[in-house]
Amino acid sequence: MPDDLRSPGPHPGLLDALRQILGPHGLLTEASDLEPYLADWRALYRGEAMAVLRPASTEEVSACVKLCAERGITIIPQGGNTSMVGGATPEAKPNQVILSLARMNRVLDVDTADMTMTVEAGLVLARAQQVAAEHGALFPLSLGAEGTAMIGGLLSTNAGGNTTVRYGNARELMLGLEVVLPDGGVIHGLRRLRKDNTGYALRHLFVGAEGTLGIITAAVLRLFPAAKETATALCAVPSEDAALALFRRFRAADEGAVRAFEYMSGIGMGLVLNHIEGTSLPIGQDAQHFVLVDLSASREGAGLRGLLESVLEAAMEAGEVEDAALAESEAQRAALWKLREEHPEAQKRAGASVKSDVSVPVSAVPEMIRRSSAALRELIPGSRPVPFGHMGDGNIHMNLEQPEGMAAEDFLARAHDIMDCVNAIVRELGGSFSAEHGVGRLKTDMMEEWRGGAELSAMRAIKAALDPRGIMNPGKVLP
Ligand code: FAD
Ligand code: 2HG
Ligand code: ZN
Repeated sequence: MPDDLRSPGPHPGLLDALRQILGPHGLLTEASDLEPYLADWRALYRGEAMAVLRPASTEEVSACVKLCAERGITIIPQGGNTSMVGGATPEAKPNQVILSLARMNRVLDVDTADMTMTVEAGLVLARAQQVAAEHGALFPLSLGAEGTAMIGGLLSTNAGGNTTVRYGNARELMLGLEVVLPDGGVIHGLRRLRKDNTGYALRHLFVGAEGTLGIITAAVLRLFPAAKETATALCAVPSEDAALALFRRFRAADEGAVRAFEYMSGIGMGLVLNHIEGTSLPIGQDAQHFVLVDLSASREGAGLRGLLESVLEAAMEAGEVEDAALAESEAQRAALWKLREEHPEAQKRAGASVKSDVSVPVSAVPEMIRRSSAALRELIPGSRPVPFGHMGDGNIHMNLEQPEGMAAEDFLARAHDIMDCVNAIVRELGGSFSAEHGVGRLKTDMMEEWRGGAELSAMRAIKAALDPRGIMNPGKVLP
């Protein structure tokens, strides 16, 4: 830690004052302690910070923010640091601190009459799911990073994941929020109301704001009845169109039963099988397209297995499904999910890749995948398109793996060409360049083109009103 931050210099006594607020365990200043907070999961960005603040209460967050605001110190809120868009990584600039919510991880209340759970922002998602299950209920948000991502980060990105098709994004799972504003003021909004039309719905401003408007310190989450029955199948399908047709069949048969409907390509599946230990493919060794369909019901005897079999049978007769493996146990179900969930890790291990987290109307998914794959192959000969993701939401990760033998730096130097190539097609199809991961740092330069004019002006006005000094997560979201 530079001495000028302790005594005479631009911020005399700042660290001492922060230590007074946070106590000895609440402030990290040693370079080795700071290291894990300074880079993102994809290793795209690395920044600097004079300290990591680890408050244990909302009062401590508020006092720290007030102090930083007075001194013009910028604050980067951080949860599990699993952002795919560099949202929680500081810039390479002085006068910044990271504020980690990791110590604020308590469950404050579980109410199975109201079907709500009130938690601090640093609670890890997997723990939230576990606590809900211990109370005989379900917190349905589910994604590959659930062992690390925290409720505050998930709400701040309005995370989607595998169950959006049934339960909605993180926003739909939130009833109330507690937020520390950029001047240190606190919005005490931990209300567990299903209806609350009292002026502007401020709580929704902070969901998806990616830490640019304030710090979420706690939330009231919605609970649902626990699943009593599930039925899961991995299907090899002949085309993207067949995958969509299968989704429509399940939706028509029983829309409420579809918990997840995920698409994967043969190339992506190959990467998982090659790079992730303990994976094997039960069907479709040569298939180019796969679908994972997961059904669930909150009552026993719902007949999901019969539903799954009858829909697949009809789809096979119609030539929409080539082969299917049905999970016969929880272990088999987990093994099928592993083939899907390990796609990000497999891509990471396989070499350099560029991600395009895009959405289009569900009906346009096959065309988007087909056209993007062809355009990407033409743009970078030898590159391998790896589309996968949440087909039932129209949200596909239209990722591209580097050509074998190409230098990673050369491939990554084309990242913006690659994203532009996909985005041009997505735009024509009426989609979005940022479906569920957020804008973060990676996509700020796309905001002007996609959300320019009145929309961006309104966003800037909100930012200026709440954070006039611009201390909250600068360089993210807004160009
Ligand atoms: P961080 O990465 O720490 O932060 C994310 C953003 O929120 C940053 O801008 C940060 O400043 C801000 N922030 C964090 N905490 C707070 C707070 N308390 N108050 C205000 N701002 C805050 N995302 C999906 O949507 N769907 C998926 O299926 C999915 N799968 C993933 C799989 C893997 C393997 C990985 C690595 C990531 C995946 N993600 C997915 C992306 C990521 O997990 C989500 O964006 C998640 O919501 C981030 O949570 P976090 O706690 O790690 O937040
Ligand atoms: C997923 O759906 C995540 O697995 C990560 O959103 C997507 O790695 C990606 O591009
Ligand atoms: Zn995803």
